[in-house]
Amino acid sequence: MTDYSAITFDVEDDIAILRLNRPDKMNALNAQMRAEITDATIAAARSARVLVLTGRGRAFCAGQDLSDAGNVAALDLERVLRDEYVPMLRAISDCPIPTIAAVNGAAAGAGANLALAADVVIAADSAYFTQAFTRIGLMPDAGGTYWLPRQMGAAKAMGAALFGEPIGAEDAAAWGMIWEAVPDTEFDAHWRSRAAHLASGPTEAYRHLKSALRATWSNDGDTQLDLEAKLQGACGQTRDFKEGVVAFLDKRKPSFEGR
Ligand code: T3D
Repeated sequence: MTDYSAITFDVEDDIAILRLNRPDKMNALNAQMRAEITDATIAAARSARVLVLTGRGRAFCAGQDLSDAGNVAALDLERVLRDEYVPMLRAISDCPIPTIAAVNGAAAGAGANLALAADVVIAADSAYFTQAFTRIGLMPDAGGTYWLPRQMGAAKAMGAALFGEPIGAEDAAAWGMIWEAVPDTEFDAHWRSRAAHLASGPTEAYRHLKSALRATWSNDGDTQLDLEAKLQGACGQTRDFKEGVVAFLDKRKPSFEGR
């Protein structure tokens, strides 16, 4: 699938930019957008060294498309989550290259949790996150009950889920929910610069550190030490490690090829 309409997808200088593209609906997620995000995320892993997810217009993503009340009420939510949301979220969290959610505006419901599936969340100061689910009689899904307590602790996660109040970018950063909040005027240049940094970094080391940091949630200490040894062994076999050491000794910036 390359003929996207609910998103745009471009790759330049090893940076893949996936932009949610339903601005009149605050980039709300419908079946087509979910399928396109899944497809493009898998494509990005083959064609780029970093993936950025962002939104067109004034929102990042308003969660599930609620515009057709009759259809939404008739949805088999369990099926939609299992067949459409889970593959999309797995594609992002299993993506071997670093992923950045550049949150340009409102991130509501599954839209907030789509952002949290990325490795790094960078939000504009005016952006906010809301677990809007309870306002329409639902509970958080799309990975919210997994990521929220891990990122900001049980107390804040429970409050965020129960009240569904907007959490501003600065609070989100202070609470550990996201990596950083950035002034609106600097936002675009800033996430592009972060993406460029990762796109020129040691891609294999990023891949291995991502899998180690994900695995830590279910491993005990001994298992994690064993995993680190194995994955560091693999990093040690890369050209980028050799280049990193030589560059250090030469007192110059390393030129990583990503292998
Ligand atoms: O299995 C399943 O399918 C279940 C999965 C559920 C996952 C979920 O995500 S449930 C949660 C769904 N999302 C929400 O409940 C959020 C709904 N939206 C809002 O609360 C607000 O729109 C925002 C907080 C995101 C932004 O507020 P504001 O005041 O800046 O904008 P607005 O005026 O409310 O919205 C602007 C337009 O976007 C408006 O359309 P109009 O009147 O200009 O034609 C609004 O209807 C539309 N819009 C916003 N969110 C959605 C949406 N249209 C469809 N679906 C939306 N989710």
